Amino acid sequence: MDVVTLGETMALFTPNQSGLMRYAVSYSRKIGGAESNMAIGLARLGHRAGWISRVGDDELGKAMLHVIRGEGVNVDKVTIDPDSPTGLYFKEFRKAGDIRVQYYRKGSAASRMSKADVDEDYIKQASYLHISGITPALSASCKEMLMEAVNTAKKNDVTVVFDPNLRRSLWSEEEARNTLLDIASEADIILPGIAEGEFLFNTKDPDELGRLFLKQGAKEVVLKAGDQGTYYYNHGLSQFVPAFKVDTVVDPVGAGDGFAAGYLSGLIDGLSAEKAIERGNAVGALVTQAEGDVEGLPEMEDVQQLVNDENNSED
Ligand code: KDG
Repeated sequence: MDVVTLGETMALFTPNQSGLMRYAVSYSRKIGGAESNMAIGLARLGHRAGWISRVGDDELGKAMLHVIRGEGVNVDKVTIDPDSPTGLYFKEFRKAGDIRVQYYRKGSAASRMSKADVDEDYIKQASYLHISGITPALSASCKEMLMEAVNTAKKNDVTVVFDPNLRRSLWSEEEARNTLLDIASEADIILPGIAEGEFLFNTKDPDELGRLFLKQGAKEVVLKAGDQGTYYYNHGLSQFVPAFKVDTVVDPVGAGDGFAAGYLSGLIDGLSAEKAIERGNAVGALVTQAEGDVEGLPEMEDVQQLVNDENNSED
């Protein structure tokens, strides 16, 4: 296995019309969950990814498992929980550029994950453990589970990759800040956005954020500046890799997970940090071109085409 990840995936309902969702009468059902989005992204690029989670013993949970398994992600460590439902999430397209999300996930099956869901043998066969800051916001037992997974990875020399994925509606600012900083201090590679950096350290300055995240404990900081590009810092190097330009953003949700998949794919393939970030930027850009959290995740030839087109346009 190249990467193991863990976290909640929800059934995602999107109204079939834009505008206020209160007027919507028909919806498309999809799936969304930062960690499984990333795992599907890796599988589409040809890598082996495993996802640890819980889903409800209901049709939505089973549909979700079909989709994720069908995408080629290993779901051996996904439990079907008989006592609690699969979480739901609605994505409202109010008007161009104004997308809102509404969760119905309190008490969901995934929020009941606990240390018991962490299997050392499963994690230790991977090169990377990918985690996000959504999981510790779900419940105390999820937070414990995440820390257990991190400790298990560290004990077995599995590189810990942390995407803070701040979701303000899930917890208080204070708890979010303290917990995300605690996890950041355990991670080998951290993938924050500038806004998340500002939330944690009260500055938007990329170099300052790079320095602060390194001081916090990360060995590599990959700082995402949206449609501008991505900054990279380790203890000897700093770099900026520009983003790919896209004409219109159809749906930005999931672009960060796509970036993580592209970046990890580059590391798995032994690329330099710069080339891995270029791949991450390409995947992130392509994700924004389709509606849905996973629908725009590209295959390797789409990524290569975007990278080649960009290089040719520079000649
Ligand atoms: O990064 C995209 C995710 O935010 C989305 O798929 C749903 O996992 C999700 C969440 O908690 O918001």
